[in-house]
Amino acid sequence: MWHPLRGARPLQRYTEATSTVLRRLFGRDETRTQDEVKLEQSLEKTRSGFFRRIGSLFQANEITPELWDELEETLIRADVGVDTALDLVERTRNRVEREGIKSTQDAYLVLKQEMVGLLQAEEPLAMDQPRLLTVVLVVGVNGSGKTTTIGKLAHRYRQMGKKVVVAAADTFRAAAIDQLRVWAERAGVDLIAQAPGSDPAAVLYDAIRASQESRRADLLLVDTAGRLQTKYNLMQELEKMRRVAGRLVHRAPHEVLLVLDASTGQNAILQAKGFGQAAGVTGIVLTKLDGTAKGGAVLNIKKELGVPVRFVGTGEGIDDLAEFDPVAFVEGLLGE
Ligand SMILES: Nc1nc2c(ncn2[C@@H]2O[C@H](COP(=O)(O)OP(=O)(O)OP(=O)(O)O)[C@@H](O)[C@H]2O)c(=O)[nH]1
Ligand SMILES: [Mg+2]
Repeated sequence: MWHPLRGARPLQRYTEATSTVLRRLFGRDETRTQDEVKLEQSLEKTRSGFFRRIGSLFQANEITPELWDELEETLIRADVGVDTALDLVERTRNRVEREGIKSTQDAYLVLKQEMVGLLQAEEPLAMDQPRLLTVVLVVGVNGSGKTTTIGKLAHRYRQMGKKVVVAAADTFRAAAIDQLRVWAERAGVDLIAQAPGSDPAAVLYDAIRASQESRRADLLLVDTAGRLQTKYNLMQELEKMRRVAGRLVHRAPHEVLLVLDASTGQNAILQAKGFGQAAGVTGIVLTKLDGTAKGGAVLNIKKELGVPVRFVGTGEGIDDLAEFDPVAFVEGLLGE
């Protein structure tokens, strides 16, 4: 259905009021997907922080220079990141002036559209494209939520009718393999593992072979270590795994998902930069959004890391994962 934050229609064609009317007419609340609802709910803490103030700024009667200053300050305090905050305000202000927008309500809508623009992915998720076997590496520092996310993804894709296999390539900690086994059982998917301490690339090799042959899987999700003796080792290991995957499966890994803990705000972005090119990250999974008021940092991710957010962790349960939707995110952040 048409929505004012989806697609680039000229602003003159609608106002927020018409959007609300349309939502009522079409009963949008009932048509909202479960993912949209989960995403919006997980933003409750963030929304009740500085983002609430943004809504009140735009309740003023007219657009003044002070409005833009206050917006900038509020965005920075909301953990959006200084560069992104300045950029966002400048783009919004430019458009408002260029399009001769006079009402604060319409200006607010422009801000929301610019936010959506910051978050939109250029490419569809490679995981969802049809191919014989899709290989997804899940990477990230220890404790970020990799293993939990794999459990959730396995469940999700299995429910979509895919044959899923998970690989325990975090062989650094013995407990990691058991933890993944528990998630595999919960999700009802096969696990490929070797003894603790074995070569992760060898585990991956086995897992790909098994997925291609005996298990006939559509999707292989690979858990990796968050920490080794040194960071250099970790990058070497990820690089080796990528080579092994690429040798056995055309264009694999098809997706390298970097798991970031949202509760660390801007630090998550610094951490992500540490993973850099070696890991070949293609997308972000943002976990623990439910427990933090620092969700504003999400607005900074694509600009800083050059890759989009793909999924969001909204709790500790197997169903607590939402596909990231920029419009639902912006509405969850600011309210409607
Ligand atoms: N509230 C909440 N908790 C989460 C979410 N995702 C993960 N967690 C919790 O975060 C903790 C760490 O999760 P793991 O999946 O073990 O993290 P990991 O990256 O595999 O950690 P290592 O294997 O030690 O590198 C667990 O207690 C999870 O329940 C989320 O989206 N929301
Ligand atoms: Mg783990």
